[in-house]
Amino acid sequence: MVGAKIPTMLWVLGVVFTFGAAAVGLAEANNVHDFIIKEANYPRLCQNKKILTVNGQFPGPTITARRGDVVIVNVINQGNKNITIHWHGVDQPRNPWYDGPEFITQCPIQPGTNFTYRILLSEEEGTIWWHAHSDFDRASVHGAFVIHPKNGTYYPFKMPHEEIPIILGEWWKTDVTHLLEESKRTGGEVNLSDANIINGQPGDFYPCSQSNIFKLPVQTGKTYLLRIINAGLTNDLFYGIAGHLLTIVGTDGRYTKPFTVKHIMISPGQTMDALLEADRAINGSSNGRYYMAAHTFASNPNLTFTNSTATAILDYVDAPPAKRAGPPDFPNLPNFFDMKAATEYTAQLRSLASKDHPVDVPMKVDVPMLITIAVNVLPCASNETCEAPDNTRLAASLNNVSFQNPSIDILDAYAQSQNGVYEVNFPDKPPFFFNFTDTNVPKELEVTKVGTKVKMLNYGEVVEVVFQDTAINGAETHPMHLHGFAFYVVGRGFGNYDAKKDPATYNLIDPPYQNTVTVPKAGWTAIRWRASNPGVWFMHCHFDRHTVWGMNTVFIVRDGKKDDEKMFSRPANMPRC
Ligand SMILES: *[C@@H]1O[C@H](CO)[C@@H](O)[C@H](O)[C@H]1NC(C)=O
Ligand SMILES: *[C@@H]1O[C@H](CO)[C@@H](O)[C@H](O)[C@H]1NC(C)=O
Ligand SMILES: *[C@@H]1O[C@H](CO)[C@@H](O)[C@H](O)[C@H]1NC(C)=O
Ligand SMILES: *[C@@H]1O[C@H](CO)[C@@H](O)[C@H](O)[C@H]1NC(C)=O
Ligand SMILES: *[C@@H]1O[C@H](CO)[C@@H](O)[C@H](O)[C@H]1NC(C)=O
Ligand SMILES: *[C@@H]1O[C@H](CO)[C@@H](O)[C@H](O)[C@H]1NC(C)=O
Ligand SMILES: *[C@@H]1O[C@H](CO)[C@@H](O)[C@H](O)[C@H]1NC(C)=O
Ligand SMILES: *[C@@H]1O[C@H](CO)[C@@H](O)[C@H](O)[C@H]1NC(C)=O
Ligand SMILES: *[C@@H]1O[C@H](CO)[C@@H](O)[C@H](O)[C@H]1NC(C)=O
Ligand SMILES: *[C@@H]1O[C@H](CO)[C@@H](O)[C@H](O)[C@H]1NC(C)=O
Ligand SMILES: [Cu+2]
Repeated sequence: MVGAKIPTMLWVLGVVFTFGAAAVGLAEANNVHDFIIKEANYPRLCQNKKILTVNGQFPGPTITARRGDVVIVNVINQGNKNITIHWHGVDQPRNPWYDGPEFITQCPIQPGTNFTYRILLSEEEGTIWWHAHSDFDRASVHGAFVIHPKNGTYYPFKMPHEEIPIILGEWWKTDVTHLLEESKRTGGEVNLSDANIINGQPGDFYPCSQSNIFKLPVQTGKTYLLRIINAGLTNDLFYGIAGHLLTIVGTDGRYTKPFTVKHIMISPGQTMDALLEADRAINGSSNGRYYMAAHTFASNPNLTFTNSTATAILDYVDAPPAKRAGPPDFPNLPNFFDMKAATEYTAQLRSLASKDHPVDVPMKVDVPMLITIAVNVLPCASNETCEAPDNTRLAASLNNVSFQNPSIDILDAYAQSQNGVYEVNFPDKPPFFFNFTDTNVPKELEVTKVGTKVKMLNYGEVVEVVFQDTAINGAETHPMHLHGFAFYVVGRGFGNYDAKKDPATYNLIDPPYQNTVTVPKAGWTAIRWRASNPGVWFMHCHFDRHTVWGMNTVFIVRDGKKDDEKMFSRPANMPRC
């Protein structure tokens, strides 16, 4: 099994009495975890490397809970750098204090200190995950967060025999902290990762990796629930298993209408729940062993990308030993540039929309926004030399604002009405309209402006954001992630969004409910949600280099009138900046 569970029972005795049952609550006491941030040695690709881990594990421990639970995680930083942790896909109703992004909702947890997160689950059910939300720490500090149905309720599909997290990621031979420092210093591209990985391992096609390849033992006739997470920093991925189909039943902690595919496309930040029937024990050409594989979907062929293939092995343990020896069959994945395969996969995602799992798609929009996405350049400081073309430094923007982290967190500034930390004028539309997806972008449009601009919302307003990709510095997909909410993905298309024609094509019946949406290359995506969660909520591209370049903004949702429509008050012991 991947990601051993924390021995929570040990904690029941320890923690409840230390913190006091009143503070933690008896119902919560059985879901308390201790996350010790520390460096650990991991040999990969013929080299030893120190990485930051939780409890020495990579990928980190799996958290398991039931719908509606409260989960307590005590993060103890024994590492050598500032860190924060985000619970990706948890709405955290009224509870932004424990959401995690550094300088947005908290100051970082400094080395030698600790911070206890109180994670409020509500409607999430399925697979979400957790990861560091500081610098590039997410590369190794991440794990699965599995939310089972409430006691007495069941999956809306047949009970699997086993559930397996499949965590896709990336491996750099170099220290990711140096990677970030280098790109900040030079203003240039971030070096590519050396491998895609599956559950921490690159697999058979890489040197020094064969003996530790991840193996999934299966038995003929059984059904497995794969909880697939793209934890990578850079790459959209195609993933599939030779000789087997995957039936998708969930995404981003919500159920979907089941559909069956040979392979999936998954962007960084997303999760896909897939049922796998082990029905091919003696049907493969080599009998009994099948590769699962993941490789990059490269939406912009002009950019270099990690082009090697991660593998793991599906191993029928009940097949005769002689029939488990040959090379496993290899799955037929779409080629790197197969936009059609990626688009067709994504278009199949639909909410389950059943009696037990209904949809509630807002029909009337209060706050319409059109947000252009761009990779930009900024001038190089006069005392520096920069590595982006024409001595510039790379940046990124939403509506031509390149987001800059403040030096104290926005949530504290908001809660304490402190001026000068952020501005409330994030624009509802781009500064001007041009042919966003035309590849001949005038050079002068590449430059952006820097700011810490947020969008204010009233409690309960319905927001529609149309993300519009632009061809500035090359069009590509962007996995846009919103904290504090899931949203309905009501529309998508290629080219420029047409406010007159495109809404007629929206799916308002059973759109997928997600927290991370892949905006198509040179296209647009429309999402809707109701802002009934007061607090400070980050929204950003889940390609980490785009995040550090500024492809971000923040929504501040004001308190509502009723008591249960207001943010919880600031917990004691928040880390200080
Ligand atoms: C957490 O930090 C507090 C001080 O803020 C300290 O008293 C406590 O011992 C620390 N706990 C652990 C487990 O490190
Ligand atoms: C689940 O519910 C059943 C019946 O109400 C009860 O007997 C059982 O103890 C519950 N299990 C848990 C883990 O709460
Ligand atoms: C990035 O790649 C360049 C070129 O191969 C290399 O010189 C540099 O050391 C790399 N940076 C890091 C942080 O490994
Ligand atoms: C072999 O494959 C066929 C068709 O894909 C299927 O009908 C049959 O059940 C499989 N048999 C075994 C033993 O896996
Ligand atoms: C992968 O990329 C490397 C360097 O960028 C290149 O030399 C190699 O040919 C590429 N391989 C494939 C299969 O595209
Ligand atoms: C360039 O100047 C700025 C502002 O004076 C300073 O903060 C920065 O460290 C300098 N950079 C280098 C590489 O000297
Ligand atoms: C915008 O640019 C695209 C790509 O170059 C082109 O196909 C399209 O005709 C242009 N649209 C308009 C309205 O000019
Ligand atoms: C973005 O803002 C900069 C600075 O004001 C300006 O030069 C540039 O043309 C703008 N680009 C777009 C696409 O709006
Ligand atoms: C790739 O770059 C070339 C040359 O700059 C450009 O003509 C082409 O449109 C670009 N392709 C994409 C998909 O961005
Ligand atoms: C760690 O965080 C503290 C508080 O925000 C800050 O003062 C310090 O400079 C940070 N350290 C590093 C290495 O960024
Ligand atoms: Cu992006």
